[in-house]
Amino acid sequence: MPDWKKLIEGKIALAKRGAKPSKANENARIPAGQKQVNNFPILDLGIKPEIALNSWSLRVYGLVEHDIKLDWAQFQAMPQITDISDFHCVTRWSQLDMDWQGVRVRDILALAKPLNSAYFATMHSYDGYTTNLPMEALLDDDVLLAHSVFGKALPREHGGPVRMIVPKRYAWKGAKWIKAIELHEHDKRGFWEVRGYHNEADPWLEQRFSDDE
Ligand SMILES: Nc1nc2c(c(=O)[nH]1)N[C@H]1C(S)=C(S)[C@@H](COP(=O)(O)O)O[C@H]1N2
Ligand SMILES: [Mo]
Repeated sequence: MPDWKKLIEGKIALAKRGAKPSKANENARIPAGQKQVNNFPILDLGIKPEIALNSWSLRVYGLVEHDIKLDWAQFQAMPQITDISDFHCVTRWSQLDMDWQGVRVRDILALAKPLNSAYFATMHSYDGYTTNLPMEALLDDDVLLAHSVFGKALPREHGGPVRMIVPKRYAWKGAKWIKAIELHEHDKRGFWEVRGYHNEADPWLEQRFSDDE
């Protein structure tokens, strides 16, 4: 005869453990195939461009009504937000609760007034890196041009003065050392997207490689 009391108590204990907002919930924030880290690794192409704030600018061009170029003071004068998000790198590490400060990409794009035919964007960086996103993804609430992380100026190795953060995509979609956003009608793959990385890059769908497109 089974020891019912023990069995039921055991089940209840298990159920309670599952319901607690503890480790189980935390794990659900790590997409499949990822491992949680806390040391914020650095990934680049071997170049970490140094851009003085007085020579920094951000241009928005292509299919826009106004070709704009913001300098540092103009960028700082834009509405500032804090955006806490999780960072997932396709090389299988994720860091949770990254605390970024900066300007919504949507607000910058609004200054340039994208044409109706602007369906896609290429982000251009000072190190020659590029990455692409559909306009729809760029206009999301949580897509940020970050100049600070955890309340401090973004260090050069992490893309300072300014980088893009796209929380719903793998981290390679977030251009470090960004210098321009170019809008087009048709999609154009970026640096990694022509070298075997997936065009969409949704970490929850494990869109890592272009073979899976
Ligand atoms: N300009 C530029 N942006 C870039 C990269 C790069 O090499 N150059 N690497 C990408 C990749 S692959 C990742 S995972 C993240 C890493 O950001 P981190 O170095 O701040 O962790 O930046 C992305 N943005
Ligand atoms: Mo990456």
